[in-house]
Amino acid sequence: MSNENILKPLHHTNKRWWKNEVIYQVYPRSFQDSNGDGIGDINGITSRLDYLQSLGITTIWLSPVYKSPMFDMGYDIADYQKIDPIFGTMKDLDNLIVKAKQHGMKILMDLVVNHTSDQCPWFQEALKDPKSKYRNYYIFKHTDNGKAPNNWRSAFGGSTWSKVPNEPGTYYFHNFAPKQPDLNWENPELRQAIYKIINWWLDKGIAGFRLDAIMQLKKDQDFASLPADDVDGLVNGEKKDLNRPGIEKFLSELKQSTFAKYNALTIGEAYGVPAKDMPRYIGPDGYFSMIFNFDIMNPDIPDVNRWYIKNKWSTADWAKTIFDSQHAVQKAHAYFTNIIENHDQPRAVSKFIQNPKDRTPESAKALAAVYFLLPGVPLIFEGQELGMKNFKRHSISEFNDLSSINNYHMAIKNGYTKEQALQFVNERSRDNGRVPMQWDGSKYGGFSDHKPWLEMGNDREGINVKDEEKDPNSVLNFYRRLVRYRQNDRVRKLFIDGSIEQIKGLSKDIIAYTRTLDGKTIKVIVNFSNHTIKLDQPIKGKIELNSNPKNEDLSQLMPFQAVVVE
Ligand code: TEU
Ligand code: CA
Repeated sequence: MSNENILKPLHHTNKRWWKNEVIYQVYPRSFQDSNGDGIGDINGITSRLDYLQSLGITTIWLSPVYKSPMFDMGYDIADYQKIDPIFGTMKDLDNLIVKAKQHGMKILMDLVVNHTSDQCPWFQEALKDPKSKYRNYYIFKHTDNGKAPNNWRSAFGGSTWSKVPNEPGTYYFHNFAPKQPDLNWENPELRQAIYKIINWWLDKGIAGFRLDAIMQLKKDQDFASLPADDVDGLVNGEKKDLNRPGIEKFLSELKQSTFAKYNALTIGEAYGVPAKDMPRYIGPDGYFSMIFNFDIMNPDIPDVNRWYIKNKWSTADWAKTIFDSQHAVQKAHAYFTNIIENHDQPRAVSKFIQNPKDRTPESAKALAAVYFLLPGVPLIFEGQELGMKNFKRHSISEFNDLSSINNYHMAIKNGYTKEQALQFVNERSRDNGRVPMQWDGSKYGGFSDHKPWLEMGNDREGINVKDEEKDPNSVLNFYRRLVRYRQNDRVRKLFIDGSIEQIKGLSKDIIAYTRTLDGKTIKVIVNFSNHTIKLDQPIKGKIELNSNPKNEDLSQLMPFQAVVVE
């Protein structure tokens, strides 16, 4: 083996080296099946590295591939140092790390340390023996009144407390599903055990981690109930366990004991970081490298866990959120990882393009142009680069995702009909992002020759790699051009670090901004509507990117046309 094929820690001399990355999220179950069991796997990913390279990707984030009962599709880890057999072996993963490197790409793993699976040996020991040291790895409480310790609601519905079998009055705590008991970060021994695992992974030469539910490590130690906020008598647990005082101690110790030593890339899955807290989270010496910009992800719902509560929103509202959040992050000398999709979200085209008739390749390209050139680091979620759309399921029994099933029942409890509840779930289901990747137009999309674990999307004509490769104006080829353009040395620094200003007054249906650095300015202008817009003043400059090359007349923009002008 040549030296470069040996797994060893990455050594980055530049502190914020990761600013130059373009990240791609792979949902391993749904990317590529290599052994015909209908489930995507690690060797499948390795077989598609050429494709990712052709997109210009530099870092691949893998959603969890660790040993897991898959109750929450791998976000319920039973063993942090083993690969689940459905995905392959540790050897396969090592091979992926090496092959990715040969393709100029790094691997980012998913770190889920707010909770484990109930099948994790730590939790099994804790259940078996109340005197075991593992009891203090989790959060157990006793009550004598026959009631749960408080009224906090879990992210997937119902109480955050479940009864311990055979121990009347004893409960354990779970922010998410009952099969996902929360770890007790108050316990220094647990923290050290986690750091050891993290460093073991970093020694393999991965680039770093995406940090799952990381804002929830600290729970208010009074564990006090709050006034109910819904018909179930419960209250969103996040009020007491998201970004709570004291979390700074855990996060800075976590960083110093692990990531800092490797100068690793860390992306916090951080809902609820207010602007005032950004410097300490992601400033130059922050706890993480970056956080995702979730502010812009949910214009349609105010509560990510209750999809039946809906907002009306306009292009102008959404644009305001985009620019406000970018100004806040720049003020903190920090960076977002910019996203419009992930495995917890519906497809961007189906969510952000409100009129179903407008969900076309043209609007998919418009969306790409809006977010990809924002300050910070862009991330593409698998299939987004094809313009994949939501599916439509006809019965709740066709869903796999536990939060979809929970939301269906919550909506009905709140007085909605079955049809309405199904509609909410179709619109928001996390399964929308998790259907198999569309490599070609065949029955199973080139993903597998076996019936896939989750039904393919049902609105996919022409939306696949094979067809889109042939069309220079496809969504895929537009993404390729976007990546190539942004990564060019001539402009990359401007797009990462340049200031951003909204260009106002063109039209309520246009989202437009300038990016400026060292006296150079680039304009990004997107018609976010289905009609042609004539401009009072033609846009001045040279077109560098154009989602609709049929129109190069800058006194007007065609429906959903996006242009980048220097
Ligand atoms: O998500 C945490 C989180 O905030 C989500 O529960 C979110 O509220 C929900 O997906 C909205 O529908 C992370 C993972 O991304 C998710 O897939 C896991 O289910 C969750 O943690 C538990 O590990
Ligand atoms: Ca497989």
